[in-house]
Amino acid sequence: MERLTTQVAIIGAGPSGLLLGQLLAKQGIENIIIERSSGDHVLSRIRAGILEQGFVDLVEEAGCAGRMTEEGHVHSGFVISDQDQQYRIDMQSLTGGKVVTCYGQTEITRDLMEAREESGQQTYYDSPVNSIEDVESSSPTICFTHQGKEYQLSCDFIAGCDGFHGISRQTIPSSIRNEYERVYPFGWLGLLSDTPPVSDELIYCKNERGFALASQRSETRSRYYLQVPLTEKVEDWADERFWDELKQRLPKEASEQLVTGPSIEKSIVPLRSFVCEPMQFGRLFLVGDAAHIVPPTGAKGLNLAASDVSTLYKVLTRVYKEGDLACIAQYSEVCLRRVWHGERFSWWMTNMLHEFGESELASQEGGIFEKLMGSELDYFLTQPHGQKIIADQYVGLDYEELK
Ligand code: FAS
Ligand code: PHB
Repeated sequence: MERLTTQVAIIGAGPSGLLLGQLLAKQGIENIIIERSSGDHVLSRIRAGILEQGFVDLVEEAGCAGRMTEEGHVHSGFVISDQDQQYRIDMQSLTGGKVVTCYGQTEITRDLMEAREESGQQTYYDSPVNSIEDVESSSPTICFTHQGKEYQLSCDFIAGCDGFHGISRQTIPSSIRNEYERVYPFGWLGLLSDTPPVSDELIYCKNERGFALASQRSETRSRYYLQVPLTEKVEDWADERFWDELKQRLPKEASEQLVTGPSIEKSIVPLRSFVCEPMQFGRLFLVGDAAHIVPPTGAKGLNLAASDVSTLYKVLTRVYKEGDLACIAQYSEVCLRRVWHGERFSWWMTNMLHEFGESELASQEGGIFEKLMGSELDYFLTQPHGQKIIADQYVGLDYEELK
């Protein structure tokens, strides 16, 4: 068994782990990242595309914003269509100037990976963490396997940035761990293509055939999603079938502009709302998807991970710079307030924009749920104060401060 030590052990080299690692290093706080997959596999996962300003500011503070500034696109608004009627949510004017940046999670992860490599910090890829021990002591340890050898890493703190299927969350005893979950009766079939986006801004489409989203990665790369039943398999969706269905769900004006082409990635993700409370135990902190999951309808998943990173960065900086160990206790409460706001917004947008026709809920209630949600969407889209409520949440609420 090879023994290593560091100040902060980070499990997971997704955006949470990599961003935290860069921020801590800027404060001279030593950290080691342990990632079970290869770097290429981490980059192969096509996920989020919209960054709140808080995320952008953190990446700038981490000194990794060069390419994002050059290649990211600032969006001042987005469209919600209800059947063929389009409503533009003018975020910038409704929120007093706030905007979002369109820049793929894959790209931000790549930028953070390259910055970490250049800074010479230690990252162990292809190295699954098999156990987490003594988190209630002042020197917790994690054990991992790297190139067939067993390692034990001792540290002061552990950041569980290991996603929904990671090992960290299970380390919190079930006697104190509360998990809240809602699984939606449908998934999102996503397609990535090197075709020009159908619109300059995102279009969230409510349509009787099912929800669709027109997003993008650049002027020449598009990202589209279709709501599909959970029984669907990606192999049943040839490109042509995807494009035909998307054309029927986009508002007519956009559908006529759609440029189709071969997919370079296609995948189906299930939708769930999930929160684990508390988000810490002893010297272990859960960050990002390790602690919470949202349906991607509100573009919050990656952005809630960023606000967790911001809070943990503040806590650990205060611990190491000011010797303030007491502030550790604030982490979970400070994160959860913003997490639950993001959960509610994502659940609300999902309920308003998706078709629940075949679901148990809809059949139980004889369709009143869809009528209520249709009216809710109509109210919030046709009232200026309703659009402001959507805009305020979409650009992201302010980050919570430590006491
Ligand atoms: P991640 O899951 O990205 O990273 C966790 C890392 O930990 C992984 O690399 C994993 O390999 C590693 N790990 C796990 N167990 C380990 C162990 N035992 N030892 C070592 N390493 C371990 N968000 C949006 O805002 N918009 C979207 O459209 C969107 N689409 C998504 C699609 C999918 C399929 C998924 C799963 C998520 C999507 N999300 C979306 C949310 C997504 O972007 C997450 O919020 C984001 O990846 C969170 O980043 P992390 O917390 O770093 O977790
Ligand atoms: C994406 O571009 O992948 C994306 C954008 C906004 C969302 C979800 C996904 O709400």
